[in-house]
Amino acid sequence: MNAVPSESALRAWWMPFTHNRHFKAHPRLITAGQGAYYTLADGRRVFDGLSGLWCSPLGHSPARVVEAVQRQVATLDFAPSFQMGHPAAFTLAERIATLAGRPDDKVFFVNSGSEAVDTALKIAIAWHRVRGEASRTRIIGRERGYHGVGMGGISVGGILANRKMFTPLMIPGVDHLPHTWNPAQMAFSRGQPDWGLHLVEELERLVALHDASTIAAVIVEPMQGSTGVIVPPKGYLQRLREICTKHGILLIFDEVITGFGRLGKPFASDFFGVQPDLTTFAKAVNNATVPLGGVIAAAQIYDAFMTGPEHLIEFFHGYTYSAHPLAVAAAHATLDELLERDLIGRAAALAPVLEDAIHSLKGETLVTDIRNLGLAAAVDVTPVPGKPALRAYQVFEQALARGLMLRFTGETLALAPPFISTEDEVRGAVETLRAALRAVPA
Ligand code: PXG
Ligand code: PLP
Repeated sequence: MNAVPSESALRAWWMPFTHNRHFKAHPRLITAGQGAYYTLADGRRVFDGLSGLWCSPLGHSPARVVEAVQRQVATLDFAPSFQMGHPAAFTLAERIATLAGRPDDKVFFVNSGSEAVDTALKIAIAWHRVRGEASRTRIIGRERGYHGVGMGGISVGGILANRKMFTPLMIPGVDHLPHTWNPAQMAFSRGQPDWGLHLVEELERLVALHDASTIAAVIVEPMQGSTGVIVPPKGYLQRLREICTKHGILLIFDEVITGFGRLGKPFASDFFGVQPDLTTFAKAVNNATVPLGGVIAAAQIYDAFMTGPEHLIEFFHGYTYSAHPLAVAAAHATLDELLERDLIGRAAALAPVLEDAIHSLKGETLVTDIRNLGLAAAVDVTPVPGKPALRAYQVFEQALARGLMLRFTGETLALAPPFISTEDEVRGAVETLRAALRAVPA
């Protein structure tokens, strides 16, 4: 099963977010994962510098999660969640709301970050409607935001390439806040930049333009992950919360990357001390062992739906695999590991190690900016003239050849090591990145 696929098999899979033609000519195949390391088809072990795709903080195939899923599949492989339920889903919802510090909040389960985002947008619009404010239909996203690939997510997202092909499918009435990355003002900032708080006032301008009575929600990633660890300016999220509250606009934090410990706190909302009305999560909730995502909704949002005849459905939404038993079992075991071994605390302890290491790359010829927050960091490199996005790919290949897997996107390289990494592994990953940067022709 682990043999290199034939050329026709390579051609058969239309791979997601991949340069398919180039890949199939030069396939990079992963055949096993254990702890913080992947094994490639040629037998080499590489350090997993991005925790999978930001999603496996415990490393790969942790025994407790493996056993939980094995037990579950032999006991109850699937159970419908429409008009039926299995016990572990309820206890998982309670654990997640408690971990978020909002024990009265409700959790809606889905299977991915994209579904979590579309679900949160539907809850927001429907909530205003059930409370008699049906005119609140607009959603405000942010430039450079990534909210997955659903129709709602690409509409509120701010990545040109993910949007332009699909214009006629996008939801109407969306506007965007400006992004907060300004290299002239904040290049090489450690953690949160001092500059940029004023950008949040653009929300007041959008309210003045559209009127608050037309705006349902604002959705942002507390820290923009996918577009290269773009860290909010000091005070930005606090002020965003104030403006939303003042105008009766729901605030949605998309915590698909930041949720479950990436910033060294359970959620980014804890890290920043700002509570949203709705939180989306996925990825690390169950170490990505089985697809799982969800939305945490404030109790009063849920309560507003609980009217009308009790034998009728209150919210017409859900997925076949919502609260899939295997995904739920993996999440319980992941939370056991995260909490009992204080791995979120370990992520917090590793964060300054990563910060010091990554900023030591300042001065390397190709490096134009470095950003970090929690156990996540990104390095921007000078583009190859006339060939956008090539340089980061070259660095990625050099790093892979030296035993480090990281993420490249645009002119950015990102690192987000597993929480189980040692300090030496974190420093070593950065030194490998340094060697890779030096190996690429300037
Ligand atoms: N919201 C946020 C904030 C995300 O980061 C999604 C929604 C969508 O989740 P799903 O599970 O539908 O992919 C994401 C996903 C990368 C990378 O390398 C980031 C994501 C996914 C794949 C790669 O930056 N983020
Ligand atoms: N398409 C068809 C024909 C279906 O029957 C269903 C679900 O029953 C779906 C799509 C949605 O699938 P899911 O619930 O897995 O999102």
